[in-house]
Amino acid sequence: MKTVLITGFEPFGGDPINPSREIARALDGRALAGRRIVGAVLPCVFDVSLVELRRLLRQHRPELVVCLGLAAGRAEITPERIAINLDDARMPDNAGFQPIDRPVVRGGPAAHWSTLPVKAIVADLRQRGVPASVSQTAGTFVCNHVFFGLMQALRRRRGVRGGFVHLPGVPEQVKPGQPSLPLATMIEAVGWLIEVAIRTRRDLRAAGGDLH
Ligand code: PCA
Repeated sequence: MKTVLITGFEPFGGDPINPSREIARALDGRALAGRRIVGAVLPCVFDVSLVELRRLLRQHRPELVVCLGLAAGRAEITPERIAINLDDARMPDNAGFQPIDRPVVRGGPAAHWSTLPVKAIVADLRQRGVPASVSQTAGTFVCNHVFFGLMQALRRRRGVRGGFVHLPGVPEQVKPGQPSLPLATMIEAVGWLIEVAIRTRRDLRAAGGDLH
């Protein structure tokens, strides 16, 4: 059975919860679209997170990789379109490290595109009543770091696709009035987006304005 690797992050920045971790744990071991799901949790630490991700790629040889992270303040599930070759941390990571204006990969390209069908994913989730939009920036913290490192690693793995999806907080963790989505909704939605990614080889050509 082919494998899909899903990663989440441990909590960071003093927040006790990271929904991306809970989703990776919840989906670990499930079967979806005829694939075995491996769910793993990455440390929210710049360098170590990518060492762990590369180890997971070698161990599981997935055909598809979806990395997940929390973007507090966002109201929708947001597949990221592009990873940039820049670490510029707004706060220290969980090991107290705060890189400023440093490339993720020295000598690497400025950016990598996601190879997930980001527009097809957004259209499918919206059709199911889940708020979603394409995001044009994964930021410059650990999530973008992992996203860029993933896409750099996948250049040498022919046919393996991957990308990054940012998630809102869960109601239990956000301040009153801040947007959130229930964990159960997001677990289901990530299952759906894996199915869309497996069956969609060429992304939808919807007008961008309709999807973000
Ligand atoms: N979100 C952070 C890092 C870990 C996470 O879940 C980010 O957006 O960079």
